[in-house]
Amino acid sequence: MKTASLEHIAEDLFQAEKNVRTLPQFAPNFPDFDEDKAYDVQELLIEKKCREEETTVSGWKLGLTSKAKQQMMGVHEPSYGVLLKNMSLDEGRTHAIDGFIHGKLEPELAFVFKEDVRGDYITAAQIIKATAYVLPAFEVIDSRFEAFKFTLLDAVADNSSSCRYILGNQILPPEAVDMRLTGIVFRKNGEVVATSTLAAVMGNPASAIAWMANKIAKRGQFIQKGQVVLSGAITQAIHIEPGDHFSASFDGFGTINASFKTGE
Ligand code: OOG
Ligand code: MG
Repeated sequence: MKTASLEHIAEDLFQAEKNVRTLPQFAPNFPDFDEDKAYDVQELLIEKKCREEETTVSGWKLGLTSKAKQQMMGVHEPSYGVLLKNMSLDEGRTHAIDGFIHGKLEPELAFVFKEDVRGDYITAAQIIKATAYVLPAFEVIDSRFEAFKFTLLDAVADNSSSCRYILGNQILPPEAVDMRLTGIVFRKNGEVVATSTLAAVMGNPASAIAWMANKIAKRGQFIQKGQVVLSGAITQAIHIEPGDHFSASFDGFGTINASFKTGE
């Protein structure tokens, strides 16, 4: 597959997001498309977004870290994507959904790093040691593919369905948090829509981040001091409609809130 077609795919994904419209899946039409090429497209897309949107990288996100989501997709590995500064929204505010194609919201535990994490044999303990603090977060995911349907390779190229992220403000040192048993209650308009614990994320969200650190090392990349990493959805993602209010209570931390509306 030629570099030109990888650039073409990145351009189509960029335009789809910009114009709030969907694309058909492309991976099934390229028999030699593989994981490396999918991450190549992701990299081209991120370079393009940084250039055209005048933004910079703020961190990373994991996708498909829960068994339920992996089984849904028929895969045994998570995926990752890149977070940009202009994807960040303020906590507790009401946000316009007009830029989303079919956005969904999911609660996640975010890690903020106080040291670089470099290497290809990183453990969950090293992730915890390099973390300044952890905090509740929401991720808005959105897919540039029709009906939110895609193969793993399509989704990787599409920056693992990233769209926006919202960091809470209740921070804790990672050693103070039970990375498996911390309970989460996710509510939409006051109704409980899902409950879970952090163990839903590969047994322990720090393990999910260790997996990513080792994976990005293969492409010469590493987690940098100051970066934020979203460790993956703790519950199912819920479709966002205008007028919706969401909250997620994290045991020991507090509650994170977000509301959505149509634009002015
Ligand atoms: C959607 C992104 C998944 C998560 O936290 O699981 C994700 C997908 O690629 O299926 O952000
Ligand atoms: Mg997510």
